[in-house]
Amino acid sequence: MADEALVVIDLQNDFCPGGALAVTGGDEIVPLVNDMIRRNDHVVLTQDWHPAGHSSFASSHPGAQPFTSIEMAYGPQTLWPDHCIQGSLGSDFHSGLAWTKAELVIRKGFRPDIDSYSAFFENDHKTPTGLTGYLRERGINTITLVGLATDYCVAYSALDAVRQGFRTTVRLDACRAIDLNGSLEAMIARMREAGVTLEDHLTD
Ligand code: VGL
Ligand code: ZN
Repeated sequence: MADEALVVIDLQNDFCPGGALAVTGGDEIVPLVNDMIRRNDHVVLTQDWHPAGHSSFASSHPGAQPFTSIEMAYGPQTLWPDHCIQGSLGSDFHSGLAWTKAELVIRKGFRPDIDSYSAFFENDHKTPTGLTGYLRERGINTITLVGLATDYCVAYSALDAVRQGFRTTVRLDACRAIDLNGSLEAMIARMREAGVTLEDHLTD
């Protein structure tokens, strides 16, 4: 449908097995995502896109370990292994992803001092990526989100999407999670409360 878009979140090598921040089973969703790309009129991709030395990397904070949290100017921030460095192989889309149909690639996380999980706003919840304006101008009011990771970039994108007034569905069977300290369960609950439609075509 012309007023709908599929938004594919961060289906990049570093989030797939063998990558720097591998999500278990991250590559398993590629065939299903490709089917969905084929069936949608409008496709947008996001690409996590960090400069070397990004503030979300544990390696940028002496003595800090990956998967711990620190306080940034905009609030708590989880520290990650170095990943998705601009132009690296790890930042490329998974080689099996049928990405050529995408009408837009939103890059995020390129500001050295702010991380960006959401496709709409950076982690300060103020700095826009431009995606809301793009979708509105294109007359798109309904989006379906798929990709990596369910409990970080997909969930933050979905929460911002409903806040921006988009009818929003997350296809859980076309996502995989990092699941750090119960983050998957917590973010599923937050998405449900916010009015995100959660679908799992394996079990529905
Ligand atoms: C992501 C952690 C750091 C994601 C990106 O795509 O979910 N998670 N950067
Ligand atoms: Zn990142």
